[in-house]
Amino acid sequence: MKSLLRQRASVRRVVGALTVLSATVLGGLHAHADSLKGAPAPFDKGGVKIALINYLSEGDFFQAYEAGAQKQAKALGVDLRIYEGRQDAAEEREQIQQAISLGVSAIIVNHGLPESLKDVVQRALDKGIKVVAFDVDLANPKVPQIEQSDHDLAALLLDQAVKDNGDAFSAGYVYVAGFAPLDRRDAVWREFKSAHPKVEEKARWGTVDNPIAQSVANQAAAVYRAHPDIRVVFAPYDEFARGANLAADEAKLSSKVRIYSADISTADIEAIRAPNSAWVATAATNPAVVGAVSVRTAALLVAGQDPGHSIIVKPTLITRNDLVKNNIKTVAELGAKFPAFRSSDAATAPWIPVAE
Ligand code: SR1
Repeated sequence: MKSLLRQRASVRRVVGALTVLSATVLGGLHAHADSLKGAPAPFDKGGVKIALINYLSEGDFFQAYEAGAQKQAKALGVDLRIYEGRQDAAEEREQIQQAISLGVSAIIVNHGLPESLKDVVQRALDKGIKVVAFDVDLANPKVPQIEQSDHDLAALLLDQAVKDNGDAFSAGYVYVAGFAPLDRRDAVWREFKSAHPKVEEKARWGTVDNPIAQSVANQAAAVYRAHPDIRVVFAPYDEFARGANLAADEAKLSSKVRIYSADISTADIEAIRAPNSAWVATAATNPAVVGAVSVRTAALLVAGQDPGHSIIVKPTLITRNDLVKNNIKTVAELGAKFPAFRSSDAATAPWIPVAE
């Protein structure tokens, strides 16, 4: 057992070294550390390095988030070093340590387990490195917290579920504890059930095992067989909803079940618009905009400016009806109907070129 642990530790060290090397090499190849005319120091000189440390990288949300962060970094002349997330708390800690060694000016922590991050984040702060957090509560007054207003997001969905189904129905709930946004959405679900005693949660399931949608679909198939009376599924993460939807489709339940989710991507829009889709609504931000806001927040801190402690990107409710009626097929087309999908005014300053 001990030798297995030693082997794992040395594999981690090698992977760690390779990650620094690849971040350095990639950074070298794609260096965007250009100077920005009229910007405060150090952006006026260029050469600013920021690290984006991801706990999760797979799936549409996180890919679009990363793309938005890259685009904003490029507009700011920032050399953005991205560390891929593998849902591994120990690796995320090591990546933060690597970013500190690399001499970055700021670190963006995207998701993660707070208890395994707090001390290493404090180490970065002690070295004068700025830190911002998206969807992980680091409970540190020096670390601005970015979120999508998960309370509003869940409330928008559950209001819509009552509009569509009344306030007496059997529900299925897809949830995994320990992720800040899911926990915040869960708090709203619990309040909702207390306020609506005729809503009965018949089954709860969920997993973040990759591929998440397929793993959730496998669980959902068993749940639908055991609880044929489920009419509403609250699945507030698009990978969960995609799984719940796949299983409903396979079990030919699409006309009986209605699924309410969070997040949106072009692939999600296609699934929601499909004829007789059970997936009827989602509450979402544009993840690329959230990625851009994360980079701007870090940039403000590096420039010695105050982005505030709590940075919120507000979600919008999107129903199947909205998509079909307006012939919306992509996230880009969504921006024409809902301006919040085009951009956010969070964490802006006159010297920051907004790129979303
Ligand atoms: C496992 S946590 C998944 C959520 O993180 C982001 O906040 C997205 O909205 C997604 O729903």
